[in-house]
Amino acid sequence: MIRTLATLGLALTLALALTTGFAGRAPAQSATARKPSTPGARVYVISPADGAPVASPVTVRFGLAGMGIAPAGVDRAGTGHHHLLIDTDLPSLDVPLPADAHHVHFGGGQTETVLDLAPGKHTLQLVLADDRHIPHDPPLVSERIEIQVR
Ligand SMILES: [Cu+2]
Repeated sequence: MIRTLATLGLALTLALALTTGFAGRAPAQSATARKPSTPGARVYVISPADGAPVASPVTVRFGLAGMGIAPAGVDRAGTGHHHLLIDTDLPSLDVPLPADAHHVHFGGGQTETVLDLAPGKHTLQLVLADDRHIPHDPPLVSERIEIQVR
């Protein structure tokens, strides 16, 4: 009986090791490999202009040159979708971008949005990322602009 349990335990440990071993190798690596951006491509805020005084709600228009837009989940070379960083620094660019009030995804392929912003200074920055929300390599990141909301 004791020997049977010990054998079972060993088998379970072995099975676990094999499972985690497989999960940690090829699939995980390819799932997080960054996709190439197109040389010369760039992302930029069309409006508002850097330093502009604006009234809330603020319409922000996203510019992209040299690559195309595809919705999140659509794996097509040379494309991505916009992410707007609001009042925050750049996050890690080699993993999926966070999704919260400061990191807004436009997975539908939108190229503009309207923001309700409190009066005062705010920063805006765009990052293009692929179908899995992972920035390209090299990443397409806009200048960070600052606006003054009245
Ligand atoms: Cu995204």
